[in-house]
Amino acid sequence: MTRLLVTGGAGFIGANFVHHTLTTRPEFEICVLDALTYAGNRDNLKAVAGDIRFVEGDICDTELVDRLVADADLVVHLAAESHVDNSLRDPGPFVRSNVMGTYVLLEAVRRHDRRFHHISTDEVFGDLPLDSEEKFTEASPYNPSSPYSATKASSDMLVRAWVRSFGVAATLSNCANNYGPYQHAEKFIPRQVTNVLTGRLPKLYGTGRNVREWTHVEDHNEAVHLILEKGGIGETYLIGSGCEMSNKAIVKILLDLMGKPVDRYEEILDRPGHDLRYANDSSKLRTRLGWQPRHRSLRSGLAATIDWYRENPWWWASRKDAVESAYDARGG
Ligand code: NAD
Ligand code: TDX
Repeated sequence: MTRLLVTGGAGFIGANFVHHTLTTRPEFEICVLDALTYAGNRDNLKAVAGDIRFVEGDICDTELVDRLVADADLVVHLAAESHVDNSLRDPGPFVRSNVMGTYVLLEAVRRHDRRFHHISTDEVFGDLPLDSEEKFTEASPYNPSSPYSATKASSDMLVRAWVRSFGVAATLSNCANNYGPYQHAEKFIPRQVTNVLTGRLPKLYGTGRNVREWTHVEDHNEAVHLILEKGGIGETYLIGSGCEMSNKAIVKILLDLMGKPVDRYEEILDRPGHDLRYANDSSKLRTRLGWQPRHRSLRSGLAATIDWYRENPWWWASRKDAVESAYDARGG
């Protein structure tokens, strides 16, 4: 058995990572460390509660982290404040969890000589022009735009320094937008799906011209396992499906799939500093580690995601009004 500590395992990607690992790699014994912030939810792990150990706690708690890392062979670090709009309202928790939390984990990993994988975002590179074919690569310069991406960039830098200065056995991955089940209704796709399901209009920031690269969370998580199995220590891997689409085009597909007129959406106040386009060149991951996304049609991935939200209102409906009230403060 390999003892695996997953930080942030009650969040969107983390919970899917736990489910995926239990299904595909039964040799792992999993412990989840999660502070259960507004974004963490025990219900995300309800189906596997008997198969894992769950510890409610903070990655900034040095003593707790030290004990849990000592008891693990391997740490996959996902815990973070993850929403750009929240970081524009109040950056403090982002600096604390994303920077300090990663530092606390790295020090524990260094003390106990454990393998570490750091989950990050391509937002650390800033953005790309809308009308170009350019993509981020592992060598792209760091140029974060938001408090969120600045703290993720800082955490990546800490990991790289701990590899070089202290010989910590770490790998890093940077992905753009993930989608799939258990994603918080504050994020773009679940927000629009649950807007339609509750009789609200989908909300596009600005004119919806911004482009994102959408990777299904299962494909993301399989990439993480390949990096754990075959990745080079100190190496960074970009993860990306190649499925790029403008926000407006996504909203139109969602409306169409949900049987609504495709122009039934609202254009609202744009996000300050809004990154234009994300796209990753994932050829290193594909050629060296043999990764291929299984979910290649964004339209069918979106259809399955709509079905999941439609079939699981118990998971999101009681929190939907609070999400929308929080958005009212930014102007929608
Ligand atoms: P999420 O907000 O859904 O989940 C984050 C989890 O971390 C929550 O369960 C929360 O309770 C926990 N957490 C936050 N602060 C903590 C702390 N101080 N101590 C312990 N637990 C804490 O986020 P997500 O979308 O699942 O993202 C997971 C990771 O992947 C993050 O590091 C994020 O930067 C990265 N990432 C996300 C995406 C995406 O599209 N969602 C893309 C690329 C990278
Ligand atoms: O209501 C909305 N309307 C809208 O047009 C919301 C919530 C978002 N948007 C736009 C903003 C972005 O261009 O949709 C796009 C996606 O927005 P988010 O879901 O907030 O994601 P993004 O800001 O792109 O960041 C996401 O991908 C990278 C994750 O939240 C990050 O954690 C990850 O690092």
